[in-house]
Amino acid sequence: MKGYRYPSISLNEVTPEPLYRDRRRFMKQAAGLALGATLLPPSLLADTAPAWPADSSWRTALADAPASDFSSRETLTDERTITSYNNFFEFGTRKRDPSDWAHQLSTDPWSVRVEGLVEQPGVYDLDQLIKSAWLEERIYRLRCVEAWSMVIPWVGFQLSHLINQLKPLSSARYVVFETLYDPSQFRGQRQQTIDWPYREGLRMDEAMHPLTLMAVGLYGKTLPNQNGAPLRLVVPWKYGFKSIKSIVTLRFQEEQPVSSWQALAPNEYGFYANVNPEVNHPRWSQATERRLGESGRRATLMFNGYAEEVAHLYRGLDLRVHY
Ligand SMILES: Nc1nc2c(c(=O)[nH]1)N[C@H]1C(S)=C(S)[C@@H](COP(=O)(O)O)O[C@H]1N2
Ligand SMILES: [Mo]
Repeated sequence: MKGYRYPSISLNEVTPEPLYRDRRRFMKQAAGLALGATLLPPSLLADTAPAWPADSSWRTALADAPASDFSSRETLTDERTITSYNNFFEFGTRKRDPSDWAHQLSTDPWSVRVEGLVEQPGVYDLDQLIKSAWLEERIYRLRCVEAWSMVIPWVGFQLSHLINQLKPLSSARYVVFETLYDPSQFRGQRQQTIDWPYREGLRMDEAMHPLTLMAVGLYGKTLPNQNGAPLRLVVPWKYGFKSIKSIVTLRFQEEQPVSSWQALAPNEYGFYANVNPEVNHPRWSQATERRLGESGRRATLMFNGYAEEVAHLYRGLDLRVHY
């Protein structure tokens, strides 16, 4: 895959011994394949390949994805705003940078590395990861930590469907996500604004919650690059920065990970990042927000209005400490 590179991580750090040995065998085979593609039959690679076939039908099915009961009935933010007012530091730090530079990212082919405490590790093509039957249209509020918000008609699937298929081990307590690292396509990565790659994580029960979505589309069309194509997380009750874009790695692990924003400013951004009007950002209030396309401000809702669905996940946790 041209210009494509995975973030380097030490596999034995996060992988139990038997899986680690499997992985080494897989990597040897992959290396062998690269050296002499004609000598090795593809079946030798089937070893760690998924036990299900590739199916590209999701690519066309997303246009007719059925509406979800979880959808908000609020007025949608217009498509132009959703696709031209973005945070995607890989393209630059200004709101217009992602739409201005998104054409420099190539998302086909795309693969996702699944690793760590999981029964089905491997490098998966998107067509092996996504099932068209899973697709739904989900209209969610998005609340950025910068105190603006939008209402976005995503097309995607519940992350729980994918996780069930990958079968994490019972010792897995967190899922870590990483964005592609490739400064040749992501001009913003030529600057050290963030310790690339962008990294995020969820507790396993958060990842398995039915509201947690993997988006592949927007407004009934393929996800635009500036919105995190081809695959991005959407966690509607958390600040927008948890919803990591252009994902290439899914890692199951026991320890709570440190996300990119947490690493950058631990006094400003926590691991949980639940939308909470009562816990202010050290530099501004979180009590209200500016809904793009509206004048004036609205009250910010606890868990971004999804308290009924998710408050139970945090019972007993002091949300002023675990912000
Ligand atoms: N990889 C990556 N993911 C990211 C970001 C980023 O800079 N890089 N920005 C986050 C922030 S701060 C927000 S508010 C949302 C914005 O998503 P949108 O541009 O699709 O509205 O993406 C999040 N995901
Ligand atoms: Mo954000």
